[in-house]
Amino acid sequence: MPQTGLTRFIFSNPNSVSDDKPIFIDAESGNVISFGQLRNLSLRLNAGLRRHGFKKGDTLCIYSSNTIDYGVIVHGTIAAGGVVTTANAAYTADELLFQLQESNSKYLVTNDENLDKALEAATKAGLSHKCVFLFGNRTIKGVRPYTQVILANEEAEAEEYTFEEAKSTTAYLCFSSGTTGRSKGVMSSHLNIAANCVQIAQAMKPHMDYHTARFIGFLPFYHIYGLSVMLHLAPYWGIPVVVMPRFDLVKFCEAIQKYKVTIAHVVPPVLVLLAKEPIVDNYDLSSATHFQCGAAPLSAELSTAVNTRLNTKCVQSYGMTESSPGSHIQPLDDDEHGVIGKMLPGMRAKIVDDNGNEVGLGQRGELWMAGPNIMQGYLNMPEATAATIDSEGYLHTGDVAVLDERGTFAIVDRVKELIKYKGFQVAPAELEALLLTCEKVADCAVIGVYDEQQATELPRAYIKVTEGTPRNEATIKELIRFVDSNVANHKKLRGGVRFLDVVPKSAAGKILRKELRVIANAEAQP
Ligand code: 4UW
Repeated sequence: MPQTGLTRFIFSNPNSVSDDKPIFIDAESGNVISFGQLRNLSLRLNAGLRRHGFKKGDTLCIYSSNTIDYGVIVHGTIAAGGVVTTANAAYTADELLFQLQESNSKYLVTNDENLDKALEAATKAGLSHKCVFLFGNRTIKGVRPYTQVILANEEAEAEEYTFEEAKSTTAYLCFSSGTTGRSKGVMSSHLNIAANCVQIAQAMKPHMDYHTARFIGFLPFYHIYGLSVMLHLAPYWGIPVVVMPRFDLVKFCEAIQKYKVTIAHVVPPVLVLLAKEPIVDNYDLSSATHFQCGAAPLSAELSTAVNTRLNTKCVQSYGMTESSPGSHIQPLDDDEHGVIGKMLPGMRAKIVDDNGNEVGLGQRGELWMAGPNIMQGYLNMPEATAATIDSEGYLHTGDVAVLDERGTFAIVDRVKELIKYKGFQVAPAELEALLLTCEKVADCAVIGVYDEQQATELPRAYIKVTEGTPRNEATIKELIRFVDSNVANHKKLRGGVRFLDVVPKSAAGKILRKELRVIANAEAQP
């Protein structure tokens, strides 16, 4: 019986890169983890974790901004037969607690910056501090660095799986709200992630020189887009990634110039800065032949502006946490704007009307898609899973798409509740639940309003106040302060607060967000 599994796949080295080829390069310090080091450290961490009592099927949570050794934790854990859940580094202690509990994490790895919040959440979750580790080499507040778990020279074999096991064994639990409700643990199997690597490699191969390509990794590794491209595709292909802990325009331009980055994976708000900010002219970005944009809609105007200014080519791709994650990629030589490209090999899709009937070419409808990369389901949520993946295996994306005669798709709208702030997920249900804990709020609904300037949606709350609460500036400020102090940065109510007499709802009590969008649009274009 052939043995497989994600670790074996990632280190299978199809491009025969040498062990000393850098894979992760710290943009600031220039420190490097090479392909050989990544494999060796991962397999040694795997050995150390097992020695520490880590069991097959245990979950380890990573709560940190990007570092060059993030991939060591990821692949070391997967090699040990574990499940990795990645938490947004900007989460509050309570947001982290939610994820630790939902994912039933047994281990937590964090960075210095997040240590206090990590310990607070770990304590509340009942996690022993012996199972909390730090990136780096220092022990702080009794918390040891993960490097102490790595055994001196002892590698252990990565856990092995049959093909069927690889299909049914969860490797990652990234969190996504899907089409409705709160954040849910998305179970991505070993096979889901490996299949997506192969699918993307197939689609990009004709247009990419693996020997000279270089990526820049500022997209957060805890989000499926960064996780997939930087921690899986890059080592699988043997492509170096210049790692940045977070986005900063000047540092981004410096790094592209210094390290001669060839392909930059971005989100639309980054392209706005590249199109508009004068400081960009101070840098030679000519090595970056492509900007690959995803996670939120990109307008033709914006990609054209960037192409013209930087003499480069912006292409789009589309994905979801639930599709592990890529499903559509525009070939690097494609000149069309405002489209997400063709479906990846091995997938099938249809575009359907409200009754689930397929619509014709050029017609709008919800995108449904199926393939080897579609998630196993939501953790412990069979109903939410059944509402998202139908009996024929189609994932209902909640995005409205159009297909043309060339087989190219465009995303033209979103029907699900989800708000995207600069590519990050904001679940309206979560902000609504938080607002309802406030005594001044009788009822509320949160939607995204589009901001052209920043090329992103901003979360806005529509609120019915309790009797006696004034509908004035002071109340607005108080409500915004309340929300903003309880959530991670990307969930802040940047779209403001509006008052309503009554929150529009269906007979079944479902918030009619469409009506709120009409109100928001009328306000934007008086
Ligand atoms: N245009 C319009 C797009 C687009 C888009 C995503 O947070 P999640 O679950 O996941 C992501 C994953 C992004 C991704 C993009 C390209 C890519 O190659 C890759 O992996 C290799 C991953 O963002 O949010 C999913 C939702 O984000 C929106 C859309 O609403 C989708 O359902 N979205 N890409 N190009 N909208």
